[in-house]
Amino acid sequence: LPLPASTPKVGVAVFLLKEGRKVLLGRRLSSIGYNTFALPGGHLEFGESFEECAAREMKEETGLDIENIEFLTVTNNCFSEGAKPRVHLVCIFMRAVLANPQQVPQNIEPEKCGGWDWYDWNNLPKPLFGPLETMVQGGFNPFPADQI
Ligand code: 8DG
Ligand code: MG
Ligand code: MG
Repeated sequence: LPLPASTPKVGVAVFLLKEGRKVLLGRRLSSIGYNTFALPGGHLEFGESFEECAAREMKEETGLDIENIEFLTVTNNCFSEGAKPRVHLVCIFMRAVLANPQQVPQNIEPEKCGGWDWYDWNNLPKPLFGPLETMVQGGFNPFPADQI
């Protein structure tokens, strides 16, 4: 049976890390977080592992193949957009690297994203998507300890 709209959902977002401390971000065109820069990602499907969801959403949104997919952290996010009902997302944050470092991101869902690009971790674009902004403000760093 379909769940009521008031049920919390699970999102999976991916820090795709590139040499030179770069991450892949795109400008959201969805109503939640419209115009803010966010990671590739989407909703966990029934029966999926976090790693499978990360790889699937990355492929669907950017065309990129990823590897070394690892869990980083989880956040609990409630969104209210004007008069619209609130959305409650438990977001699983993963990290990964490109399977082929030569591969270039494509904007496969142009109705949902203004385009993907690499950004320096030390010079992130503004505004960041709320949950990501909160993590950055809190000092979160997605890079492996030997690359910080
Ligand atoms: P789908 O239909 O493809 O499954 O979903 P989507 O349209 O791609 O969903 P999304 O909004 O991109 O991602 C799902 C939720 O994950 C989003 O509504 C809130 C949560 N989320 C965060 N931070 C981030 C982030 O940085 N990027 C993305 N993509 N989602 C995030 O809390
Ligand atoms: Mg998405
Ligand atoms: Mg998606």
